[in-house]
Amino acid sequence: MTISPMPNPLIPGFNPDPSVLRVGDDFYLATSSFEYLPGVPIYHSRDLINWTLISHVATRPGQFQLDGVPTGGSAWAPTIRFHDGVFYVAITDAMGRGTLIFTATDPAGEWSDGIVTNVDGIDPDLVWDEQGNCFITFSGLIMSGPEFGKHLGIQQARIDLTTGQLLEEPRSLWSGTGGMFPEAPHVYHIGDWWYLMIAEGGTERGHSESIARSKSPEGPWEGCPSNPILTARGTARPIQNTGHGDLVLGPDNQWYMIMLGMRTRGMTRAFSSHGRETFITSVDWVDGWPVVAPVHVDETNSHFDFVADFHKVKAGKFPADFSKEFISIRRTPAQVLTPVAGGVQLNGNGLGMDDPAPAFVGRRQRRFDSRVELVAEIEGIGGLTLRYDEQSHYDIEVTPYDIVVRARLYEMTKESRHALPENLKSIFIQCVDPKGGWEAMATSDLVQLGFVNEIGESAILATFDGRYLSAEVTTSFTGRVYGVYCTQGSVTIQKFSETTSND
Ligand code: 6LW
Repeated sequence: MTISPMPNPLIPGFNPDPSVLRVGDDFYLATSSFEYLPGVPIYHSRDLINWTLISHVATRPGQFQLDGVPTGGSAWAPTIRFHDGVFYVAITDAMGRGTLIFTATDPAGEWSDGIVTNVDGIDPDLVWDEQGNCFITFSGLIMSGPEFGKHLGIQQARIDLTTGQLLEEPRSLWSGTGGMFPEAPHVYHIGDWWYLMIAEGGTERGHSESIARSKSPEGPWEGCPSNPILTARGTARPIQNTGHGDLVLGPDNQWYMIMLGMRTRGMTRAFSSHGRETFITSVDWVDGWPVVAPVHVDETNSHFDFVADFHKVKAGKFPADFSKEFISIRRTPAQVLTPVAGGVQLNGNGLGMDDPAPAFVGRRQRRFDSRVELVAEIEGIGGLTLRYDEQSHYDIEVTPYDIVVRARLYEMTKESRHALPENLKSIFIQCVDPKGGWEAMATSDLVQLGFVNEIGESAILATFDGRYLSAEVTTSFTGRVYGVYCTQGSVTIQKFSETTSND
């Protein structure tokens, strides 16, 4: 008996590298957040289906380095575990502080400042043996010094969790079936066996999950004869790139794998507009090996409307229901926003969306039929953006003189200026399915940017091809994030929503 239906994506919007933990009847799930803050969302569930965002590991400056760290670096691949009354998140601050271990007694926070380990690698996992020894298992991708980028396969060593220091030289473990980038290891003690599960093949279309077992957490390891136990490579499965999984025993006594995958779009399924999201599937055990069911798509969780109405905000006081889902770039929303009478205000720092640290607040895009709308008092220069990174974004911007629509795609920028309507009510960015014909089938979606006037008439000022804001084009580890930015002066957000673009 498996939980039915299983919504997939389970956690929509960019939420890659999921790690899942069961403590009693409670389930916790952590994902990567890269340059965004608050960082490393912690979701909670009691049924594995309905997940609530309860906290973030990184809520304070300094927990991740961020300053000077390239976009796409920083918070990579958490593992969430529990031992002796303490919750642990082991994670890499890629190109920043290095491999870190955060702790909390309550996963709803606060989390610690994080201790720096002397692991040179990524994707750390923690597991304890019966004697209480803690093993850190990681992907030996060297992230510093002259050997940056060299891969030593899966590595493991005992670690002292109070100091973050390894207690022995790391040893090489079983590293899969020969696929590139053996990574995301997780070690489990299930029944009589220790299991070492890893991802291999790279996080793109070749991605997969393989497993080995042993009588000891240190090996020797015996690979599963039917590896990879999960992959969508070369198949017509709706969810591609599946891998980087973690195993959990569900409330129904059925095992599940939670992993990253991509909802690929276009006729040849070439473009993933939303990046890597979190998915779930069931796992059965046959002869001591996991047999993983293909990942189904069921977009129930992607279709919620989101409306943040700040009209009643009082000066100096963030609303009690201020969404935990808001994220900013390299700073927290609380650092960039000021509550004022009737709204929350972003103040321009002279930097636009081409900069790695703009004044910005937004959310992960979750639905394909997304319409993002902003009602705001703009005194200066600012607007709405759909962002992958500072080199890939579409903006609609209000200035004192005109409205600008802009597509920034690496070294190319396309921009047009339009007369400012006197009766501007809102600006919007909406994603729609391309309709009809061969060319339309080739892409992911179309992105329309426009405004609504006081009597509710809409004008679309530009339509850009959505494929350029996809994981395959940007080579980003994240996904689309939409939000409000301010370059100069102030933008006072009164209402900000994501609803459906299907009228
Ligand atoms: C993650 C690693 C990966 O640490 O991407 O390509 C990194 N593979 O497993 C960031 O998500």
